[in-house]
Amino acid sequence: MIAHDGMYIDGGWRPAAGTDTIEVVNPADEQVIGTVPAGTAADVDAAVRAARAALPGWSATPPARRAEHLIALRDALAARADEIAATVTAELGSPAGFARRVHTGLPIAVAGSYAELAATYPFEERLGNSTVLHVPVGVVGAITPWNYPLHQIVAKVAPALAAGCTLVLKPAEDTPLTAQLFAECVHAAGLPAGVFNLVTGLGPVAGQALAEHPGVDLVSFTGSTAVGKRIGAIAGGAVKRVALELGGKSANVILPGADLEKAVAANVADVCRNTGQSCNALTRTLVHEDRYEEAVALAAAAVAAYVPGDPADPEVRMGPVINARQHARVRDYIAKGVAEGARLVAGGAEAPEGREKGYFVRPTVFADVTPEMTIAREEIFGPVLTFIKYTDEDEAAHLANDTVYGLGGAVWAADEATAVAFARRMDTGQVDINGGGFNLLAPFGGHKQSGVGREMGPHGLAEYLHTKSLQF
Ligand code: TXE
Repeated sequence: MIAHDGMYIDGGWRPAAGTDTIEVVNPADEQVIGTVPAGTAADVDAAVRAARAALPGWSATPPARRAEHLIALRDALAARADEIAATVTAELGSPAGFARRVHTGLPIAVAGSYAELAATYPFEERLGNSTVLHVPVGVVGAITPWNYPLHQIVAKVAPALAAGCTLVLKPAEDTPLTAQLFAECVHAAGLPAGVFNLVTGLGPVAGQALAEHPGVDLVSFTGSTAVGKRIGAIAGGAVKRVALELGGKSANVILPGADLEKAVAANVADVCRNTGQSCNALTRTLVHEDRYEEAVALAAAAVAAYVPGDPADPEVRMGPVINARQHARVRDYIAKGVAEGARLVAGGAEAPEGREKGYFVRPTVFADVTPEMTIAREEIFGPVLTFIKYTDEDEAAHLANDTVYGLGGAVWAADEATAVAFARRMDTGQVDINGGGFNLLAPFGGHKQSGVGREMGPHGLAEYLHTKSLQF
């Protein structure tokens, strides 16, 4: 596994300004698998300067040429796909198949989609007697989390490059090796020096320095709502653009007449995917009282297929959670669910059998969950399902929206029209209807405390553009 001891700045690996380092731990066995430098404000400053110096050239590069660079980047990622997947498995603990298919395959597709969008996006339009120009915002400070290490990076870097912006990336301290591998791919793709820069480091040090740097025009952050609020305050204080992709507590609403088996199976798969560490995970299941017990029993049986185990083993469907802190946090939430009176029907807070080493948790199902319980209100970020009962559609709509979050959601009904009508009542950024179907062009982002701004597709590209008008 590669581990650079420097920062990728201005087209090459440069020595870090300080001597502090971060150990990268494999969450499946708690072994140290690499060491990366812990960046300081001085590293961030060098990276921002490089990004600023590269901005005039890159923003003036014709979009069709920027598209060619993005194709080269996509191809460079694809050429090292197996290595990326193995790195994600080692530092995140993702099962090997999922690491290859989703953690690696998705960002490769996203890079390709932004190559296409760069070439076709209407960067200029005529509106009455105005020509409206969509111009790059400038230098982007990107701060990413560990849960989808490469996708979170590409979901910011690809649209920013397509728009004509340059960047400095501060990836999560838990998964910096994937970020270093990404920087190697940027290098191999031959992107001009300074267009993309990488500073590894701790959030409150390197991340905060990046958000505060006056040379950064836009901060794009994905992570916890708590840190997102701080980033928003910093950006607001400096009047710079900000995009925030934060937490969620998404509802899976199963309406009477829906295919219950399908709806519950999809829900369990969704919450066990990535060991529950997805911001749009469907962690609140709303079921009509008539079919509630049936749904709970289906879920309890379905989670049994997710036996936590070594993510490098191709048979294993669920790996550990990311680190000791998340491990304690998820188990504390499970214990709190029991303490507050929810009915534990599968899983529990104790370690899975034979998994005393590593940050493994049991896939867990709670029934008799009421909306005021902590497990129904707070983002757990682990494989924990909560089943909540409703008596009519209005109550279901009220419960679905009774949260500070508004990121994802799903509705299941006997027919599409009924489900769509319900989905329109949901105060959330994305809703899957009867199983949906992933669309990488669909805008992704939150209402309420789930965030500000959108990622993916043309709406994601627009985040990195100013609109400017010329009257003539
Ligand atoms: O997130 P943090 P953590 C949620 C999820 C999880 C919880 C805690 O509920 O349990 O957050 O995870 C950087 N200034 N999500 O602690 O701290 C940090 O270095 C600038 C949801 O890992 O928000 C990392 O790069 N940056 C989420 C990034 O912020 C700072 C994904 C995210 O870390 C900083 C991850 C600071 N003061 C967690 N402090 C999602 N939306 O998908 C930290 N960072």
